Amino acid sequence: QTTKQPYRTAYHFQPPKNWMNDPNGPLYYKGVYHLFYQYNPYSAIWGNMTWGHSISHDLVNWIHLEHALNPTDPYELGGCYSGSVTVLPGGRPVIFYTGADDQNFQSQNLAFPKDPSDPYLKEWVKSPNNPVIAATDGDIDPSNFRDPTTAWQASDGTWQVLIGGKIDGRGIAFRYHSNDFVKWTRSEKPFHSSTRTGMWECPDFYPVSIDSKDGVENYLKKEDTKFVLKASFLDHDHYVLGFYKTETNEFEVDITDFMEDNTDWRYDYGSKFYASKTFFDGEKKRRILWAWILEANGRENDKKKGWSGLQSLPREVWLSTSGKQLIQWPIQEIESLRKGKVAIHAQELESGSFVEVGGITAAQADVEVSFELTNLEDAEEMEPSWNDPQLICAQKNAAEEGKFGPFGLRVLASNNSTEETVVFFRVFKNHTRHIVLMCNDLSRSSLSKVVDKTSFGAFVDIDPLQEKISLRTLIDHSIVESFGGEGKACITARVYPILAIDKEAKMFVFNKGNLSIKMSKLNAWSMKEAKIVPFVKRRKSG
Ligand code: DQQ
Repeated sequence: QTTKQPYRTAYHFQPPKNWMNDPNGPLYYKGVYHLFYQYNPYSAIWGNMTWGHSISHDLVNWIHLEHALNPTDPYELGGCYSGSVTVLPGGRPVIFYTGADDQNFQSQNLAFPKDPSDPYLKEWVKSPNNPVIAATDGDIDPSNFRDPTTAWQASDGTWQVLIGGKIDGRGIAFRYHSNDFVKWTRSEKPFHSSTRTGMWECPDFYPVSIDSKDGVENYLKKEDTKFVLKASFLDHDHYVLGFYKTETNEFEVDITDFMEDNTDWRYDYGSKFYASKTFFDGEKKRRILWAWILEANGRENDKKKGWSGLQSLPREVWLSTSGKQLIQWPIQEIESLRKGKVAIHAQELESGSFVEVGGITAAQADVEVSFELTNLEDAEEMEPSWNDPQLICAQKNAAEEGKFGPFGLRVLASNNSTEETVVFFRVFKNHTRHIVLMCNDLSRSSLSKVVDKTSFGAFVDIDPLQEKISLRTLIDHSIVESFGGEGKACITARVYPILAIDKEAKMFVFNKGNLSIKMSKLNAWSMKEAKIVPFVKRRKSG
């Protein structure tokens, strides 16, 4: 493993080398977590898609296995694209994936474990019935027809699956149904679609409980569940909440649809956090989200360093008590990597003050901080036209003094802060309430000229009169994952500092607003390296 490189991560999932993109078919099976992923075995750029396969007992430490799927058959010579795993009654898992042929015509295919009693599910066998869904249905565009979801059973026992697509510029989740998982029929109406989005990749559809953080596996529970429909388009993962009518297999959006009325619910408002996929963890009764995090340092640099792409930290996901949005939080197991806690006592942060968070490996760290604001009537007025958080963050960057804010964390900061990545808040008010804005300013994150340094922003749905403003940020060399308001707004950034690497990196808590604020708590930890065991091909004896 190339650990010496400054941008390799220590506790994010990544293969030893080459290109990785979408997480595929995550699963908990017979005591083992499985992660499959789109992988190019030959280079650090996209191509030759296979399903890489790694296993874990804790979702933190991993063992890489041999690829689960390689393109071997005519219907997939262009690559084994994304898909999902469904566990059939009786417990047998099946992979449902897209094959692209040499013309990039896409079809849906099945693969089964050779030995379902093997908890590692090392070998997979493709179904002789493949392709089980070909793109031959009248109006389907054969090169925009892919990424089957996990299938579920409707109240009459029939299997249901969604497939992403596009017809005349309209993004679509097609619904197919089957009695035997082999012969599939397209439903008359698409499950859902939108004219505002373009092609939908990697749809995901799952129930969430309205009154508990616990994950839900059963699609037929009605009273206390809502449903999440996620689609990947325009470089981001967007979701809507709604209801699933089990009698008709229809989905009805609750409140606002994709990209409607200035609302845009995204899992993450930062760098490209894309093609995500959830699974139900039967062991701990929770729903876990994985996503592909792209590089932002140019193809040439990817080739030079010999790898491209990370997976996000696995996040637990559940519905907020308001019922309006999802909450995400890094799975608890990540905390097993924490060591050497540093606590900074509560204190007033006057205008212009900053405090170094020393005594930790600041390039490989986890930090939790919270702030309390008084005299909130003094907050700046919010202009009605300021409805795009990313734009406000770009215009009012970390250098721009306001009244309340910017305050937050400066991470991956070089000695004299020539380089730094700043995660911060601003608080505004309008005639009815206060508005909390969370920003990630990357404009000074690297001296490099080729790095994408776009800044990010999101509104955090909290009331600072009632609640503290909290931030948790996990830093891992070239990735900074931030969770505002206990997981109400997430911003992930890829950063490539030249000076602020390894031991040279520093971290500060700061307030650059005109008004003083109280930092009520700060705990920070160095993070240990996760153990990742590379795949070693064993010679067959005899
Ligand atoms: N990546 C896969 C496709 C999917 C896309 C190909 C999303 O199946 O639509 O590598 O990143």
